Amino acid sequence: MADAKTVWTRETAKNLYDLPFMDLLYRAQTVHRAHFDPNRIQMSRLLSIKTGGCAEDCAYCSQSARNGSQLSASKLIEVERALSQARKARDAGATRFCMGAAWREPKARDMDALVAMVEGVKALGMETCMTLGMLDDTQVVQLRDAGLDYYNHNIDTSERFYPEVITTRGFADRIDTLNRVHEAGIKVCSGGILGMGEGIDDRLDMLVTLANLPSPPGSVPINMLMPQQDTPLADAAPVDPIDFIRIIAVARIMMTQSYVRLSAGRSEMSTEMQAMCFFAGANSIFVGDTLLTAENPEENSDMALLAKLGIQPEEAEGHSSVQAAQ
Ligand code: SAM
Ligand code: DTB
Ligand code: SF4
Repeated sequence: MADAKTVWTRETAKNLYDLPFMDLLYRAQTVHRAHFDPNRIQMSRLLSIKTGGCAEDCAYCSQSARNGSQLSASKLIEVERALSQARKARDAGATRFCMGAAWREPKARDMDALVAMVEGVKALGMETCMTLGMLDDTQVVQLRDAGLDYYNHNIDTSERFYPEVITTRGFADRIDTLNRVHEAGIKVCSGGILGMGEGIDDRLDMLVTLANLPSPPGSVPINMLMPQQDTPLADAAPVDPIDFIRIIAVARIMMTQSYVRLSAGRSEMSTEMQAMCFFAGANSIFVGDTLLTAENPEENSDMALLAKLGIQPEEAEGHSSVQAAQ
């Protein structure tokens, strides 16, 4: 069984991936039950605090200025606006609030407002997460001291496939920021996207990179590409649902203690597919009818789905203990 010291390789990951589907799901569910309450999932809420006009060229993203995006660039929103959205999210049951900015990296002049947002959201009793692009040493310390719980920075795909998707920064730049965040003592949230034209080996290599980080990320978002108009990936072929579920299961087995988040793309998934993803070990979702700019299932339909499955939202304070599962 995997533990924190396991060093994963493409081969060991592929051995899992190639198991008969029922065996893979059974193993994933067994690992899941050893570490989490199987009938609870974490609900996070996203807010775009700075939208559009981004200098990076990520081929999947509607917010890149290079993608002929329809989105007009906005400035960083007011702190009070972010806090009032956080309050609403908390009152609707979210326990984690994730603020995202369409930046290559934050500027020094933005830091006071970002720090005030983290402090304000924490004061509401929620976990905080930010995703702002690359961070330098000073910025990680400022965010850590403000009490930031998680920093999201996705590696997105394998090192090999990465240059096909993004050319304005390298895979190593992403890893540098992740290491800086980890060393400062902020928990890492890092995952990627399926459906950009990558192969199965790229998906597995992405998981291997994540699982072999000095400490596996506390949360691992797995996004299904939401093709965006006027981006190079607007016409990308959809991901096979069984392949997608297999990746969730492998992620669960490789990163036993991490929250595996079924992230973007749920609005295109059937309820049955989402239920299979939960069985495979996904235990976190974004709630609310918009992600950053793209659509997400309506709150009512999510609540109906969770009720049908007998799944409860996780309480604030994070981790459910194994005891809670028994
Ligand atoms: N600008 C920051 C950055 O890229 O690090 C933060 C925001 S960015 C939108 C966060 C992540 O959302 C990306 O790394 C990518 O994995 C995911 N994402 C963006 N657009 C997506 C899309 N169309 N479909 C699926 N996932 C997407
Ligand atoms: C992540 O992995 N997915 C979220 C969050 N981290 C920031 C973002 C999904 C964005 C989907 C496209 C959009 O809303 O523009
Ligand atoms: Fe910018 Fe982030 Fe979109 Fe890339 S994913 S273009 S960095 S907002």
